[in-house]
Amino acid sequence: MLPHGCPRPAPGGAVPEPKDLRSRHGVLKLDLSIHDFQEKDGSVRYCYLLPDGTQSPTLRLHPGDLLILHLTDDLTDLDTTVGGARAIYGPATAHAPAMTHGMATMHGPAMEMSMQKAASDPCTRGAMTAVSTNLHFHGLTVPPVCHEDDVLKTSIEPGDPPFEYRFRIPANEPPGLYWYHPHIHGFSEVQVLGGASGALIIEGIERADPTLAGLPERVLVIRDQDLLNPDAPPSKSEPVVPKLFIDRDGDSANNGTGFGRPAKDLSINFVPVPYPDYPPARLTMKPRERELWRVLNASAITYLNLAVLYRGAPQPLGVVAIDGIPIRYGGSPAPAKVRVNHIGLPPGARAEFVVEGPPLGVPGLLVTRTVNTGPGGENDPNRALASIIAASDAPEPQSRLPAHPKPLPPPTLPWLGDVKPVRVRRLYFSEKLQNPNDPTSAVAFYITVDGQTPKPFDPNSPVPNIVVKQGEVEDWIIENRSPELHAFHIHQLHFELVDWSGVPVHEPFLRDTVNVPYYNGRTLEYPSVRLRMDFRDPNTVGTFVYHCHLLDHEDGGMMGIIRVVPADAPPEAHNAEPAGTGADASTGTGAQRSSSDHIAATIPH
Ligand SMILES: [Cu+2]
Repeated sequence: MLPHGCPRPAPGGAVPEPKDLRSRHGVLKLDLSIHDFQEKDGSVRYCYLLPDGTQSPTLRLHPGDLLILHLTDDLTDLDTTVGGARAIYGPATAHAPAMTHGMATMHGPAMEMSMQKAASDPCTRGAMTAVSTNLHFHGLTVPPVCHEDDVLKTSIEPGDPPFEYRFRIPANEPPGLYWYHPHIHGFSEVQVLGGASGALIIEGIERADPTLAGLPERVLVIRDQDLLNPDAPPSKSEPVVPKLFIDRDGDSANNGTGFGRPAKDLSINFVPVPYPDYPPARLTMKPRERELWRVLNASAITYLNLAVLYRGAPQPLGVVAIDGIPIRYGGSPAPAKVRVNHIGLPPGARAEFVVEGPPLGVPGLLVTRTVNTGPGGENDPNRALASIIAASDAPEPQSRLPAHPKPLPPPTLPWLGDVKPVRVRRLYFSEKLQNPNDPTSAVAFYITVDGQTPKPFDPNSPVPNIVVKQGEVEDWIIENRSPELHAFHIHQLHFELVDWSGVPVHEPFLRDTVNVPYYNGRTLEYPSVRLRMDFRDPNTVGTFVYHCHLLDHEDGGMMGIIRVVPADAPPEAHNAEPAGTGADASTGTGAQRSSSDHIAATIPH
């Protein structure tokens, strides 16, 4: 029997571990369904359920394993204004989707036929409504095609038969923490904020660092959610902060103090830690026992800056992997472990680190420290997440790393940081008031290739913003021209952060999500990051997206399309949107093609 209403633990409870589903004989097969439920206060919960009612299982696979996941869309239209316009879209109204990909230039019978065909096929439907869903496997280098990791056209609707995701984990997928979540443009924030997310682990991290062998491991998924007590005054133990400012989404704006009402509450493995008193969840460890913590920031819009405090003193965290990849991997000159005493995680990012439990009688606390999101950002104050309690009879975590790891094979390609980029591209984040004369009007969010005209992500555009050749390495300089912090993310691949606002950074490891600092309006140049982008893996061939991982920004248009063409593709395959035209789908190069070519041209390879 499935539970009703996506039940969640009470604040202050023990941190439960998500259920582990492990591949057997090279295959992990599961049935997953997505549900929604509206709270009395109007906020909406979303949950991924196994047939036995378990929520958000951790999927554990080895490189080379086959994943077969049947996803059923059990979403109902809750008719709420939370998260923007929510259109009714069941099978009965399938001929009137709110937004449909790739059809902007078709007319007459061809369009009707295509729409009927598209409406019946989740692979080409492209519909994006409140009850549509799909899956993105964040961080995996799996091809961006239907039934694998396409999010541009794949759209599953209520009433569809279970939709099959079926792909093999690449044999060279680095071991570490990845995750799955819905990626329906316009509705990503509401689904992820409601709790639709789960961890995915590629086994073998101990092979990158033999000192991890035999360690107990713990998966911690930190999510954000609407405030449980939005009207409460801040705790009396906090310094008094300036007046509360509310941004256009109704969230608390950054007040720059590190205190005050947050934009969202946080939860840890679904145990909420609500404002204003942040009663920590409870995590017990054997005294001084070392554990590998695999921490995922599955928040929709909240930045984390994690620290572990014993009697208030920050403890060393031995970081072994970032964003699913061991820091010593692929020929990187990094040590196996880097000791830090705090670690920043933008939404979408992961960190895997070794923590030593507190001695008996010493109180421990996992906290997130404030993140300065800029004058235009949301409030991410200091707050507790979980108390860490040392107990001799503490239960061991449910999973333990293998005791006798076989070393990883040597890298087959040169270390990314040693490869000379074939070209440099510039992109920038920007925001614009819809009505420049009205400061309360909506904000448009853009990520723009320098030289092109800023415009919101257009799922109908047949022309990618960027075309890249597989096998090449490029440097991308990403500026932030807006007064708030953004988090750049790209599907299908990882990159190395090379410099930060023009200053070289020594970070010999890979990421798939990175902060881009906000513009304070005073410096001569915009802040930026320079990223070495790795298009060498043949699995990156296809059409996919890059975007800000603050999902309200992504839903609001801060996303672009990249096409990676095969290394031997003819030159005409290399056409990206030309600079300065701002061409849209009705006037762009796609309009000259026949409608069937047009569709083919917009389906990812
Ligand atoms: Cu953003």
